[in-house]
Amino acid sequence: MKKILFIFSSIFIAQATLADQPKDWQLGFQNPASDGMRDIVNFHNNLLLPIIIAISVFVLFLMLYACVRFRASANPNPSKRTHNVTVEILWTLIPCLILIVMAVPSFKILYKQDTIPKADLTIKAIGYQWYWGYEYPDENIIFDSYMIEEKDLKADQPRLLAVDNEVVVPVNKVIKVLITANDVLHAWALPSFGVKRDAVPGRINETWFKAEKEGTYYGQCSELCGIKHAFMPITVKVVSEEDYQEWLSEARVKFAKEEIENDKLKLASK
Ligand SMILES: [Cu+2]
Repeated sequence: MKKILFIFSSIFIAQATLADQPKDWQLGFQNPASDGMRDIVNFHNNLLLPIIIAISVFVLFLMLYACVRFRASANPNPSKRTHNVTVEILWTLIPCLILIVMAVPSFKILYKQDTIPKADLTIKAIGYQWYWGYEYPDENIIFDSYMIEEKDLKADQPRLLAVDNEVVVPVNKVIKVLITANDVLHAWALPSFGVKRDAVPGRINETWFKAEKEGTYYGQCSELCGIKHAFMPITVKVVSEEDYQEWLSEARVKFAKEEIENDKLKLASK
């Protein structure tokens, strides 16, 4: 009973309590941390949800009305009518209009997401079975990002979501993400930024986000990619410009691409 109450309360106060990672018994979206995600949440909460609720209530009313009004005892001689032109036109036209009302803002959001503004920083995410690899092509940085096992988790790290090497990006900057995969299909997804793109071997997909507040954001591989699909999370740490520069100077040494790339070249030429 407590759990049911919790679910109901979380529907109504979801907006206020959600953080940037999934919460127990959460039903709504994670808090938006980018313009794109805010559009998606507004579209869902202010247009889709009212339409869905209205349709559900209307259909429920029709069913109850038919059950009561046309039950055998109240309506012993049922009508033999099979066609009604007016009703048929209405129940074709009205759903069409509803779909158009939904489609227009939906396409607007899709096209907005699809147009990548001039990027301040480009990162490349590569899906492997089963972890993510990242590159900062302009900074000569490359590293792998593995999920932290449950027994090694620190107090503030969420289970199945925290990784050893997070992607670090500056706040309020346009981040372009190049997404590909090395073996099978994966998908790079981060709910708070409204970002989800397939990672396809031999192809580079692009997306972008502009994180508006600092913090740690969590996502997961969103394409069924094999036995450990659920264990290749995505963690993005959004930091201030100064902190980013500081991380950058360390990362350039720690994750220098040169050596690793030479190894890869050697492997490739074998
Ligand atoms: Cu995957």
